[in-house]
Amino acid sequence: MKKMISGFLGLTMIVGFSSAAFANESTIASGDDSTYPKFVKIQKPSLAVIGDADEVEPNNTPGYADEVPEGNINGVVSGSGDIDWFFFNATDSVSTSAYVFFQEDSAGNNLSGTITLYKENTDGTLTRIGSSTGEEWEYVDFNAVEGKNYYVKITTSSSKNVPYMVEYPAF
Ligand SMILES: [Ca+2]
Repeated sequence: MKKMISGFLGLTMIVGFSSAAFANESTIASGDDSTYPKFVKIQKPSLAVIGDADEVEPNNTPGYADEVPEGNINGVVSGSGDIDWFFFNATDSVSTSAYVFFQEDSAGNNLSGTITLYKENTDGTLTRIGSSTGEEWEYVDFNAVEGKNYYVKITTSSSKNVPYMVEYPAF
């Protein structure tokens, strides 16, 4: 596990992030986030790598969410002003979990973040399933329904850039 994490950090530092990605931040409602209105999914360049991949900004709204490939996807949530959205399609109806690993900073201090999981309704709205805040591994359990899309929102209250890895759930 230690070796995998250090490799992940190296990738993240190469990719970095762009401050231009924050342009859509005001479209995210603050306060009650139990349900997001219906949105139009934006077609972005597909992730070239099957397996480990890196987030593609902008991903600050559900419509710009990056797909979680089989394996995992790396990202950096850039302080409390950034939001990173991901989605995946459930390939089976099972009880499973959505996992994220929040990395430590370069000085070895743990960094904290929040994972929030949503399900996509048939009318295109998102309903919050649950969330978890903390350091290192955080997860949300859910009952996946085959064929349905699920959305993962990554945020942090830290003023630092928090690197993380979102795992493709076990189905
Ligand atoms: Ca973002």
